[in-house]
Amino acid sequence: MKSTFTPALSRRGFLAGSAAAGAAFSLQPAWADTQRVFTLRAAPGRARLVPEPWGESDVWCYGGTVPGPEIRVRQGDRLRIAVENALEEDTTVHWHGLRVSNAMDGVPHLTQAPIAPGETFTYEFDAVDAGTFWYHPHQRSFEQVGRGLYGPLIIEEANPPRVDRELVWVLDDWRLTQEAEIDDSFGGFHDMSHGGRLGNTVTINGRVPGAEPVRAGERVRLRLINAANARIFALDFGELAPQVIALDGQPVTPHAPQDARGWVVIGPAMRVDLMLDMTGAPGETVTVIDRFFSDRNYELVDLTYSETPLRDAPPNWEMALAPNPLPEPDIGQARRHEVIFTGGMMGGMVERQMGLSGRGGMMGGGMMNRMHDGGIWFVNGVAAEGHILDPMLVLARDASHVIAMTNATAFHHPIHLHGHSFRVINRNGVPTAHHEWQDTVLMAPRERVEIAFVADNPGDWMFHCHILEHQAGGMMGVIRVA
Ligand SMILES: [Cu+2]
Repeated sequence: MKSTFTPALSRRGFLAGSAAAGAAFSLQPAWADTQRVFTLRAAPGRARLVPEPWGESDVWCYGGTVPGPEIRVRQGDRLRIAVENALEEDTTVHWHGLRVSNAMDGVPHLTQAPIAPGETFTYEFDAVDAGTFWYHPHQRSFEQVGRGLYGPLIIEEANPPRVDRELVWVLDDWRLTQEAEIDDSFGGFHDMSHGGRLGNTVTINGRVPGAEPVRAGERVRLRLINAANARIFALDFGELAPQVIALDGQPVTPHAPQDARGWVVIGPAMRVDLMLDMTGAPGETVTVIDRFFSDRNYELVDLTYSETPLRDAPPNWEMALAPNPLPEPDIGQARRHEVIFTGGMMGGMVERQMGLSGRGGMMGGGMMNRMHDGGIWFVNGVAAEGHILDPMLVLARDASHVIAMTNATAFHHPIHLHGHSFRVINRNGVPTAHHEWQDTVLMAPRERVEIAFVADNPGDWMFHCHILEHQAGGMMGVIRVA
């Protein structure tokens, strides 16, 4: 089966992409002012994650499917989504990446009472930004998301770029038993203190993928969503030359993937929109390979060209997306804040190497951490327990802020801020090429990343690692905008 890890394939040369990048082309979107009503029922179910001869698997899911139903609206629509809880435990839904009001953010106890079994809670918010988003619980997410509770939420631009076809790939990584049931080892100490719950079976849209049919000359917009608890993907599209047009739903100047090897790196909870021109020949196959873990490369999916080309050469249509209405931070005037992440296996060693241990105070990760028994991961020396937390930072509303983050641990962390998108302005002191807007930024071990944004959305917002076992192990805080 496809999920079995296989040796890396050889590469067949590299064809240059044809796409010409251009400037954004549109003024403000036409606001549709339409109300869209949805119901999501969270319940146990059965899903076919792996092909025959394996059976179906017990899952928890929305609307009876994994992923849950795609919610697709136009920018400017108003959404009303009734969430019915048919699970045997409390739940909530968080609209990941959407800039909603605090009361609609879906964080149990912090922004709302959890939705008890048998109860319904109706969320209502505007689709302010166009882009690729997703929804998932924020209650015991390491297990609820891990059992299949998540779905795509697509907000279409008023004037989307021309493509032949659009694909949404929701990626997940499951730890299955030999009987194709979900292994119940959720929240184990080893997963929590290392890289999180890595699985053994990767799915696209809830199925181990077979082949994806494509046509020579075709242009596909591919919306990637990483719904895995912990797995980071580094997708190698072989001879294809994908262009990144949006990150975490937010438009970016179209560019080749920034990874030096051309791989599309996507941490948990992150989204990447790609333009993919099918530059191969009729009858060919291109295999997409995940190479993030160098000793565990595997073939994710085959793109198989039909015998009939769509056109002789890729189209030269404009790729750039119009920007979303995000307030621009004034980096020169911004107030600066320091955040340091510590803990985890081998964390003490990294802190010593970075010269951080033994100083005491906020920077003394090792010293502070020992004051909080039970936590595994620490944000400014504090390991969170539950969602009700004293704010670790209070940001003046409508002012610009820079948060300088240091990852003083031996692991990668995708760091997510609720309620805002932020510009990633530099990494290890080097300015980023595109100052990309993100809501989840992947930090490498020992990396220092600065983000900037206008704190224009009042309330108490979660700020946490999206490796869900790290979050459960304390890697979470609250940032108050007041
Ligand atoms: Cu983490």
